[in-house]
Amino acid sequence: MPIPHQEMRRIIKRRIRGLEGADRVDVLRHFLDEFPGYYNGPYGELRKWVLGLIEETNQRTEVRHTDTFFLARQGARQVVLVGPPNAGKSSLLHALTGRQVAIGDYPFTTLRPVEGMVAVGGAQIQLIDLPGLIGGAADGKGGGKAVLAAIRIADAALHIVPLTDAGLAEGQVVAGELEADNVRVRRGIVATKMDLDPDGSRLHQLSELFAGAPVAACSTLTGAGLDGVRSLIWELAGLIRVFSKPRGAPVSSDPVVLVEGSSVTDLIGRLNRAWLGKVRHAMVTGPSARFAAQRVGLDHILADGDVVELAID
Ligand SMILES: Nc1nc2c(ncn2[C@@H]2O[C@H](COP(=O)(O)OP(=O)(O)OP(=O)(O)O)[C@@H](O)[C@H]2O)c(=O)[nH]1
Ligand SMILES: [Mg+2]
Repeated sequence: MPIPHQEMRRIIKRRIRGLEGADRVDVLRHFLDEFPGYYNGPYGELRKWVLGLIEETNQRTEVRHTDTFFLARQGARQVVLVGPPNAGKSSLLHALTGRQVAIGDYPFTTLRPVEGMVAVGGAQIQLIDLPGLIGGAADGKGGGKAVLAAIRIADAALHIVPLTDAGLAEGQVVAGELEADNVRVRRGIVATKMDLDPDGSRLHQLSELFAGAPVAACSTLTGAGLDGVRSLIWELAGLIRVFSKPRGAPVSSDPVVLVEGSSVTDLIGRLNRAWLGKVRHAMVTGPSARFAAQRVGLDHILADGDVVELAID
């Protein structure tokens, strides 16, 4: 009589706890060899389950052995989605960009970065969904090194924390790994699965745990809060919108999107490079000007919402 299949499943789970890579696969293969030769019924199911675990382990190992991901930059800014496994990162990427991605109720559904573009404030921003981060990531666990390297070179990161009890704890683990690896990227928190926190108590807990960080809460299930997430992306992206005004003509309704700290010269470079050297000064109205139509030099630093009239010779 073989061991009842439920009992066998428990034994296997216990034996592979804490094991990864080749060690985990060895143990799983050993069990497969020991199974009675049934291919149907409960033992058939068990066999399929173990084969699935082997496949999953091999995929994770593949991630761990990748040192860096190649992510071609696109758009005005690159913003990464960072968080524990199963946090809802891929669901959010899909909700914001429409990109078709694998979504699953198990950890490590995403093994490679997936990118999508989201339009915010007139700018195209590249969002990158990354594999989940786990405790020990800074020491390379679960492919953590490659993920952390991708975060480091991004312009900003959305730290995804699901509003579940486990999620809040895992969110702190992720924050600890970013700290341990000295990642200094601009960060905001996106609290996901808001539908699982109907009285808002976990959101309240989250804002205390991550005091000082900007927070947006959403649910991709109900669609609530997604506009707030877009605003947070804009805030983190560090971009400004500037409106150019040809002399004697109305203000253009299409803003030019520039990175914070850009000057009049940067604006000219974006509008028409042929004007570089021909523009001597500009008239600025808006937040960066002390008064309307202030005459400024080419090195004047612009601000979000400025209207700029270029004086072309
Ligand atoms: N209730 C609820 N479930 C959600 C929400 N967003 C995602 N989920 C579920 O959470 C699970 C994980 O979602 P994913 O988007 O795959 O999570 P992930 O962070 O990309 O996971 P990994 O790729 O494994 O790191 C899936 O079962 C989703 O259906 C949400 O807003 N509410
Ligand atoms: Mg995913």
